Amino acid sequence: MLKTLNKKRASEKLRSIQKRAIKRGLSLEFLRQYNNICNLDQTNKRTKKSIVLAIISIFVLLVLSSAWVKSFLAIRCLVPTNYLVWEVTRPLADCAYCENLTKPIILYNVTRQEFAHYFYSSKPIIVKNAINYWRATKEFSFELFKRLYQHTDGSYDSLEDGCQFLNFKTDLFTLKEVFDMPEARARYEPGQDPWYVGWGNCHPDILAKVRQYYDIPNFLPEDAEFPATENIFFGYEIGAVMHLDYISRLMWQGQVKGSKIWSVAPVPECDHICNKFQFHVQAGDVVLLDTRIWYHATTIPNREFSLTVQSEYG
Ligand SMILES: O=C(O)CCC(=O)C(=O)O
Ligand SMILES: [Fe+2]
Repeated sequence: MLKTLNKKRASEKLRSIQKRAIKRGLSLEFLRQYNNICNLDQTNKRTKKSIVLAIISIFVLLVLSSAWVKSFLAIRCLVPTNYLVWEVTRPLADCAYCENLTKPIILYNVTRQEFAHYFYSSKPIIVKNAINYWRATKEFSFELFKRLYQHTDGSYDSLEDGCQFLNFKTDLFTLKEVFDMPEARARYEPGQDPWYVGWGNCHPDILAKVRQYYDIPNFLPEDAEFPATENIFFGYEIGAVMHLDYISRLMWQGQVKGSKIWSVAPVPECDHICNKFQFHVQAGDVVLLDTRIWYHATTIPNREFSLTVQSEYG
């Protein structure tokens, strides 16, 4: 109480000195400084207020950005603009998965029993000639998917309700645009721009129809978890840019048409004992890759059309 009274008196005294100073014509700059002294207590309060405001703003920003990061990471396949986010949030890898590896493991005609040794392996594996029996290898085409999507009610809605469409570096931004492109471009005739896209095939009627053309590879563990849908990747030349995936399981991909060149690289913490390398997957092969810890990029060689069915297991 006494302290407040003293402060008040001191402040009044200072103000009267200030008034006298104004009458005697002191400079504005000087008066400003003088005024600061009079309002010292208020300035302190203002500083405290700003600090509290700054802390609240930082907290709100952190909450918002963590929600944003989560929604970003929920994306199945990450493109380079957001792999940095994944890169800083993913757990460090045990480099045994890539140590001294310079090529994928290649297996021929494996049964589930023979494949048991590789169940859930994070080493890249190619199973040769594993899907030649799929009807898809003869019948899947751009036109078949175009017909399915153009003649099924609500076919494109599923892509707006969480099933992802990836255009990689292609200037076609929806699956509808892909199926509406001119035929010459769809066939990548000379002089046309290449295109390459992927999407989650989630429409229940379309999914039921396309599943008549393929099965989940029969050598994969019987008790593995599989997602409810598969993804289709098709197109020419471009492929996927180098990225890691934010997914919860291992990836399998059946090369239905054409071939694909995969470039893979270990995560940076394993650079000292692991190598990057490339491999070629041919029509009829299945590639298995832990895309969460192998950076991967793809290209389609020879101006050929590539079509793959891809999903996860784990
Ligand atoms: O098949 C491709 O071109 C890319 C596939 C991919 O990124 C993946 O399977 O995670
Ligand atoms: Fe990927």
